[in-house]
Amino acid sequence: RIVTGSNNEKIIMSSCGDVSYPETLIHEFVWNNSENYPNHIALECGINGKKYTFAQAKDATSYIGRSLRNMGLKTGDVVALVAPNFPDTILSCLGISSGGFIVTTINPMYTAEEMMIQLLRANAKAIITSTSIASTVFAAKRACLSHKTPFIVIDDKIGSMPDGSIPFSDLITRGKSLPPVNLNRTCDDIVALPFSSGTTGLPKGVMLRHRNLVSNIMMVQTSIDVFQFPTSTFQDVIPAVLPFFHIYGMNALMFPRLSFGAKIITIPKFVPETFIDILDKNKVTALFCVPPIILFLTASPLVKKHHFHHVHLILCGAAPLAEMDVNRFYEKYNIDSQICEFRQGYGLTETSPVNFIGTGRKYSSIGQNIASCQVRLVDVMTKKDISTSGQTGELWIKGPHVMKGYLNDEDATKNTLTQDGWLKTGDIAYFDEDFDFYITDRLKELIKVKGFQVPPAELEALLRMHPDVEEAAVIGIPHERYGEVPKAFIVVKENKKPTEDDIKDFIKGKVSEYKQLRGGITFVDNIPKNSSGKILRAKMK
Ligand code: 4UV
Repeated sequence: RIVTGSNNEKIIMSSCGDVSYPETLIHEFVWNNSENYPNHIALECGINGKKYTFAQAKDATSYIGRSLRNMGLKTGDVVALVAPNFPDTILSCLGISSGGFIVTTINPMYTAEEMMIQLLRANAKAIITSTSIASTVFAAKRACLSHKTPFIVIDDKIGSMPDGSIPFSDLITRGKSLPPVNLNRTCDDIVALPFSSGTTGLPKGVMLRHRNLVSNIMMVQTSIDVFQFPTSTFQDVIPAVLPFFHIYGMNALMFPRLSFGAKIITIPKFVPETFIDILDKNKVTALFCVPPIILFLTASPLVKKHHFHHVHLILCGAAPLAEMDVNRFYEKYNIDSQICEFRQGYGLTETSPVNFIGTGRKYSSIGQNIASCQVRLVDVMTKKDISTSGQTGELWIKGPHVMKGYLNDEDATKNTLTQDGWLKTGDIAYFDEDFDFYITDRLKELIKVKGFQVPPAELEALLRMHPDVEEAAVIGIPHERYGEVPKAFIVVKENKKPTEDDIKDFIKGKVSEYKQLRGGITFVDNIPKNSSGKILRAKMK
């Protein structure tokens, strides 16, 4: 499994070999097989029941692309998609691709300030949102973009459309009579621009090409053969509670599962009763989770054994999960783990996202590197490659799924991607005698709250804007349900005495709910730093 590279690097190859993947654009790839089951349901809203068959969804995708063109958008323009999970959110994503544009997905839970930063950095030329958050998104647009920027709104039956909005449904109806888009795009063109803070600093646009997304779908499919195309009597049914704006929801759930003919039931917000209702009414076959959902499934009195009757796979990733938590789940419901398999997945926005998938045997392991995913473990101190089991090092990744780089940020790109294409993940791992990998720590600053990224640099910059704050440092501390929560250390200015509540109130409306300082604030005399002024987070922990 370990080969020596030309620079004496020790490369851990995938036991699944290399994968071949078609040179197709992502929206073409997703609908490639849909002609075999045009009348199966592809998308269904878990709240209002709105449905699209594969044939309808494919056509709608193309009409959306044509309509966006017709609004004056040009090839390679960025369209911001800020919407909770609805069938129309998925259609928007694929429609943007089919028009030859780039989609930057923005967290719909963001405040207007947070949205503004991404709209500006991504240089968005149009926005697609939904009525329930339209007023916040509109405030962000008004503050930073031209009033001519098309503002398209999905009607999610809550809230209303700001004046001058274009109803999303118009894109589909108008698009029908427009000529097809003459696409001049290749697999090496960028199609998605999700944001990630990477190993350090503020969120950056992650440039993902069509090739990155398509290859990663085939890498997973080749490595774990657990999904099958629909037949006249079978179709995978997957509730989509993972947000589509995040790469896990986008290119581990939405795109791959549609491309293999599953029905996706969209859930705009995790509400236990709604989730259970969906499990009750549908023969759900696979669950895509983050650790807090596993804890919920085990703890909730509403969840029953029969809810898992048709489930063949539970996938969990985006943050660490303890083996004990998986065992508790299986013990509570007395489920056969051979029939309803549990696997961890390990992914990053920068790798489109999947690199490792569990084998279904060792629950605390992220499993093995999937086909075409090459891996190195680099000793943090000596910078030498590790080729022995049990030794920890930083995980480096190479393959066709690795991003092109960070948008307009050469320094961050250079610090993350080596010249010969290795991506430094900022995660610490080791492998055992079977080449099953385990994540043990995070070298990078990132805090993960319920699997969501919280970049400490963002909170620190905000805290420093408080008139009483001299210096601030933020770290993640363990939290029973959320995995981690942010905690701040603050040095106050001379003669100032802000309280913890003063500071928390200052932060409150400026960043999303999950970024709030749930770990509390400690006032200190100084923040430990190294000689170049970098905060010594490990020491603070
Ligand atoms: O960039 P990001 O927010 O990306 C993700 C992606 C998670 C996925 C994707 C596809 C899957 O199939 C799946 O199971 C999970 O979260 O954050 C990347 C960082 O999240 C941590 C790690 O620090 C990454 O650098 N992380 C992701 N998965 C795991 C994890 C895991 N299984 N265990 C521990 N940490």
